[in-house]
Amino acid sequence: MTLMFVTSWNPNGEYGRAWQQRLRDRDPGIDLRVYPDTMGAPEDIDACLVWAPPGGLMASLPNLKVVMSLGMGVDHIFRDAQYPAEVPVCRVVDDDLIERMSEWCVHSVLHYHRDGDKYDADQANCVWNPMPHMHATERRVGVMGLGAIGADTALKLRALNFDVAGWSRSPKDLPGIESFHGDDQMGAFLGRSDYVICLLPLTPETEDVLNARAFDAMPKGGVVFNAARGAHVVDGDLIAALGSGQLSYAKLDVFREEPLPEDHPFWRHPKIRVTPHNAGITNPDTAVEQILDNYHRARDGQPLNNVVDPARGY
Ligand code: NDP
Ligand code: OXD
Repeated sequence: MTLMFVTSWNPNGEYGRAWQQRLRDRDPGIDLRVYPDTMGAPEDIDACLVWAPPGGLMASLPNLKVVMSLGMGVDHIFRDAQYPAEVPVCRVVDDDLIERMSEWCVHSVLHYHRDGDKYDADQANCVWNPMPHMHATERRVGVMGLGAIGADTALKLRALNFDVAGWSRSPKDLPGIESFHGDDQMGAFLGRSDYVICLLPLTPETEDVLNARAFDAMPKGGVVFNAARGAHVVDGDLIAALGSGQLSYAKLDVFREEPLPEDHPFWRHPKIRVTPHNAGITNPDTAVEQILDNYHRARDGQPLNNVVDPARGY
């Protein structure tokens, strides 16, 4: 049984080497190949651990039994039009990563909510200018996607006294969180959300979901936080909504093109804050066991964990 490590970034950089080391530490007998250098023959490969594999590569491996995402998202796998439909896809579901993600969301909301940018600028100019601020109970947060990350984020913001609702495909029952679901309830959800946090998976249904119509449905002066995928946001619509004052601020961790091109207007926009897709990074120390467990399950013909539904795309 052979596992191949495939990433769109340098697999032999620090993070890639950490993964290879953890896999070997925990399973000293593993036959671990690294694409493309030590791949060997395509028929050797039984399992792949991947981030954004090249199109057609998975289809060229005749004995492939499972593909495991290095992250919680799987859009980077399904975007391959030649992906072999019969090969199951598993994703990471790891508390460490969930907690890192909700930390980014809570930090981003609190920084905006407590006028972090204003006080940073005031300090830079030695200005003492205290301003009144709203209590968390006066701010309505809307979390798009109440899955593993969205639910954790919603509950943490609720614990900080924000008025929190969530939007998902199916109704949810989370303590203190108002649940909206489906396309029919999206307008009502957005209409009551001063701060919208996107934690949706990227699928054909959720692509471009943060568009002019969605921004117009939010209360004037609303704020958007996106830690999911760049293609949820229609970039031009976001810039227009910030320009008109319909939105007052956006914080983005993910982008249609990554790294964000140097000439992209988001970099220098006064109302946009950018982080480099590092809201959450899968920790090899905490996630390696579930990867090896699925690899061994595939070898033994056992049911796999955290299998994604290809029809839903998440
Ligand atoms: P889950 O699969 O656990 O949850 C997805 C949620 O989105 C579910 O509540 C689901 O509804 C809802 N949803 C899906 N499609 C729709 C739709 N069409 N309309 C309304 N709701 C919908 O996802 P995770 O919480 O694990 O992760 C979310 C995303 O976060 C990942 O897919 C990834 O893209 C991104 N991510 C980003 C990282 C970063 O560093 N920036 C790190 C990790 C993840 P239902 O529950 O009813 O099915
Ligand atoms: C993920 C990510 O999907 O890091 O886990 O974006």
